[in-house]
Amino acid sequence: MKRFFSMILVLLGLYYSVIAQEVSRKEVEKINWFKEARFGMFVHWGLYSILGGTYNGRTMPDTALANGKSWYAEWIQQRLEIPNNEYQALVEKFNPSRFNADEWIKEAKNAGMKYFVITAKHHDGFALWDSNVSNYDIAATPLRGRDILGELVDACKKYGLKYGFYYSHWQDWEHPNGAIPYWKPARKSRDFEKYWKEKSLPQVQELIERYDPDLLWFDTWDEEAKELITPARRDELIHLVRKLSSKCLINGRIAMHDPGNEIDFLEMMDNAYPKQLLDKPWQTPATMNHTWAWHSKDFNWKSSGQMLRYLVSNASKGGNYLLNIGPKPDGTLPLPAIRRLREMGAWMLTHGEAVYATQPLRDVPTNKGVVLTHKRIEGGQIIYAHILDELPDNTLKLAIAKDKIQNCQLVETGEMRNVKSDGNKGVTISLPEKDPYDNAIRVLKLYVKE
Ligand code: FHN
Repeated sequence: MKRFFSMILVLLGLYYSVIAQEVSRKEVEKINWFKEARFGMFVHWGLYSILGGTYNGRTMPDTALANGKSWYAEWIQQRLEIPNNEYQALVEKFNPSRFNADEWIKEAKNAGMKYFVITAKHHDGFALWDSNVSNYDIAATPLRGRDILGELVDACKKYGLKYGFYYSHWQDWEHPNGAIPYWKPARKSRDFEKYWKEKSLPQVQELIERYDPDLLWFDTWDEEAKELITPARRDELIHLVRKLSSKCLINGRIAMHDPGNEIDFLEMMDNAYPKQLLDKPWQTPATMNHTWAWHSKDFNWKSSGQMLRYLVSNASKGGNYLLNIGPKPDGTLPLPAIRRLREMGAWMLTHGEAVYATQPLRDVPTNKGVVLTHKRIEGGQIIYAHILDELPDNTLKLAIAKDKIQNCQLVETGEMRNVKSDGNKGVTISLPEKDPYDNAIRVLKLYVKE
């Protein structure tokens, strides 16, 4: 009898360990696309886009106002102190007659982006879909009857992009109990609970049930959300998402101050680039200029060369680059943004293999201004050396034994380059003369034996 029971226990143990392995295998697979994607499009679009950073003659940043010092045009309601009724009346004016989901997603696809994330609801509380939970939504605008999010989801499916939604689960300036900026009297936790149960959780549920997203992008920062986004609320929201979807990824900004262990990937602060490798998958949300939403007077555009350097540096540390666009109120993408997307896309077209599905390469010293990625192949690996800055003597140094290197070529053209031993444990590779008008990142590809 005793033997019989111990047998049962052993079998049960085995059964549960197989189940546990299966669960963790599925967890790993679920995040795989994200780890390989490296490059995504972020979009901030809503009522604030109509104002483009200016209201009643005031333009952001407006330092004459106590809290006016910000370029973030999606914050215009708070930063320029627009009364609720005036701001909310913008619903009458949201009429992006030139919006074409296919065109947006085609730009993302051609830029080499593998996923797309849009503000389904930002802090102002306005829902970009016809929500059963709130009337402050697209159905209150002249666009009623159109399903913008549905059109974007269809386009993503057509072009093979994963898709997700930004949802402001903490800040909500429309609901009387949602969180508001730190300079206003803080909400008590019990008041916030009303918003949480009435709007935040039900809208997240609606988004998942209606659109089946691949990821949800929640937003908190610093310690500011600590009082209201407690571990209990964080976990309640995570459990809701897990219950409704087996594929939806969750970002760490669900509780930046304490993301816990159940999130899928870490989200850096805005335009923040970690120096070291991180334990979890991660990404940087980044702007092309200072603002996220459309700001007609923000002329601080970064160059595509600069942004590609951020993208490639993130890839060399195992991270993604989620690059934002702020579409105009008529639904078109700003031309400076399109130019940059196309320039980046041209580079990605010829160098994508050195970025997608690559891994960081640890412990191989090389020049300053060079970052490395690599891929395992049978019998060895391919190493990619991305040359971000000019090299002294136009020559790359790499601490890899010469006899391990089978060959070396430039990724874009396939031109073979000589590999010379540097006399120590490494090699030097000289590059062709650089065209002074071309500042594209050059990438060397090395086949390296085990
Ligand atoms: O306040 C928001 C901001 O408007 C924007 O959405 C960014 C995107 O990362 N998140 C918050 C600030 O970090």
